[in-house]
Amino acid sequence: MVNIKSVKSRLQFWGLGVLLLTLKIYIIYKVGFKIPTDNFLQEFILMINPISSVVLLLGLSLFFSGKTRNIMVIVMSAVATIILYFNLVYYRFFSDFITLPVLFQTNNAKDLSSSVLELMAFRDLFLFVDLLLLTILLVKDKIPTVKKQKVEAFAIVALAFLLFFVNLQIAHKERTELLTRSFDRELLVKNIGILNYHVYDAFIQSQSKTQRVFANGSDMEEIIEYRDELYKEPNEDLFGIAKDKNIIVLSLESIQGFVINETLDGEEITPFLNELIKESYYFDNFYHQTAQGKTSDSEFLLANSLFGRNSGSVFFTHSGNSYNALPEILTKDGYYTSVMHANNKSFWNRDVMYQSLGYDTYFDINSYEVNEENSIGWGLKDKDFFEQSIDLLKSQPEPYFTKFITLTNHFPFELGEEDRLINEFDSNSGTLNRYFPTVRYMDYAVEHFFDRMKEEGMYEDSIFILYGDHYGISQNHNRAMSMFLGKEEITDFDTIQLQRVPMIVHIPGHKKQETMDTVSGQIDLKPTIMHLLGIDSKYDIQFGSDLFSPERDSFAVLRDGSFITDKYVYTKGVCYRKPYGWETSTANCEPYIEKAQQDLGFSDRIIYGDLLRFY
Ligand code: GP9
Ligand code: MN
Repeated sequence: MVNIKSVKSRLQFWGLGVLLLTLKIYIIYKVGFKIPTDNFLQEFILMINPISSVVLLLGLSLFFSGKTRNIMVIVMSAVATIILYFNLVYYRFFSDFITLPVLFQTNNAKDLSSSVLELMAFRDLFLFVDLLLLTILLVKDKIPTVKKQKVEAFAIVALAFLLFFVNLQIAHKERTELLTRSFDRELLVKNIGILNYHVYDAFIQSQSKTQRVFANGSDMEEIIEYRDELYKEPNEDLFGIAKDKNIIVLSLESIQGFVINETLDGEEITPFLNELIKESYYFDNFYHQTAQGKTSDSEFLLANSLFGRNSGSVFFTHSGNSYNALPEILTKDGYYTSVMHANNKSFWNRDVMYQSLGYDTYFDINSYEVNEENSIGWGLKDKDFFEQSIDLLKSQPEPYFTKFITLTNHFPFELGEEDRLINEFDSNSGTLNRYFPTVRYMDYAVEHFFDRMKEEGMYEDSIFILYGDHYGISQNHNRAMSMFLGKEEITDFDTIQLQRVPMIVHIPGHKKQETMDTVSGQIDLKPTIMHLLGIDSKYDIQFGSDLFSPERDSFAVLRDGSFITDKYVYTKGVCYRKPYGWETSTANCEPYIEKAQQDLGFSDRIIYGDLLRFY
């Protein structure tokens, strides 16, 4: 017979630990991650979902005896707390949860340090209060020491699995296919809990590694067929218009479409870009399609017309793959290809990945003179960056394809007083407030670059492609953002619309100008550039299409499976009618749901299976 009384006293300390940690996780869900719920069931699931993992984790302490057993309760609780805290800090910036590949991007960690400090807060110390309490109890000798009982320990482990199973059953009532469609990490955390989510993530990651081993050439057949269907004939007037010209690509850090042609306190936020647009093709429904890989994802999309990964950065996880990337294609066409970016070469694993993509040279931080005066935030100020790049540009053989990556308009959007050309915004979000002056500064730096190109006589022989790499203002700043946009709130529909980034094609000497409203994304850059250069992209594996093609479908799919057409926006399982974002029947979005999944699914298969090695 099990003696209930003795079990109770044996498990007292352990039980207290379980209770405190479960409670803490729930509080972090609500206060730190601000996970929204729509109904009582969702709230209930959120409340109970930490229990199974907490029981299991702290249950490991029951395999020890005496003092060690009690110490292990605290150690395990501390481990969970640290995982939570990492997530919290990460979330404050990315509005997302950590995945395994992100953790191994340690190269980035040291460069991120300035941002990390900004993301930490004094109140975070509250996270450790329960650990302190448990430690005091232990030190004051208030806790009985007992010998381990294997039966008890295994029973608790079994209980944990049972609890998880129950949790999953309830969650399935709320969401079917929870574990099969893992596009949305918040949904997972909401339903199975943050610690279980990490176990799940680890499982998915190892699965993707095995996919390469089992892939073979025949996997490509279906994809080639699909590609043939997607292909769109180029626009006759523009095909080859850039032939033998130098191609200048400007990847503009964190700029979103909503700042274009917009003012703050009566001042234009991007006066230069606004003018440039009047002499260019401007795409005002162009979306970034990046995920956790941020800038690197946008670079990947540009180079390959393939999607980055749903989690982590493909620059890290699949830099060893075979690609048929834009720089490599252009090299074959007689171009010299390079990237200019004043950051450490290993950031985002660029030094390795750029070789796989076929860039001839990476002008990294070592090619620039960087000192205290000309730096702010993440490093060299954009104006100095462009100024110093002119000589590097001149040093290259022509024709060249060169991508510039700006840096100043990066979170936390720091700027010296001398570079502030417009006011900060006035809201509860310092991040959004500071964003406008740094965007304005970037605009000024780009203007300087154009001026210098003209002065040096390099402007006429070039064509310019400018686009935003990804969002700058995350959903954490919705309240401030709604103030700026003059809206009551930022809905899911608005959030998708905010993922638009500017995209400009400027061809000196070309008289035509147009604002094009075709729905499009970074996936379309590669075929567009190829066609401007007069290289047919028909046999290229790609999931985008030429932005100028008269046959083009207005369509963009985002990395989380949301998509946009000329009439509809689909996100989180809800179909919205543009332009007001009214909810409409899912049937309206239905025809595109499969296409969206296919684009992402095929692209993933290529990357995970390293399928281009067979092509
Ligand atoms: C770092 C720069 C910024 O080199 O590209 O990267 P991000 O954080 O925007 O991905
Ligand atoms: Mn970026």
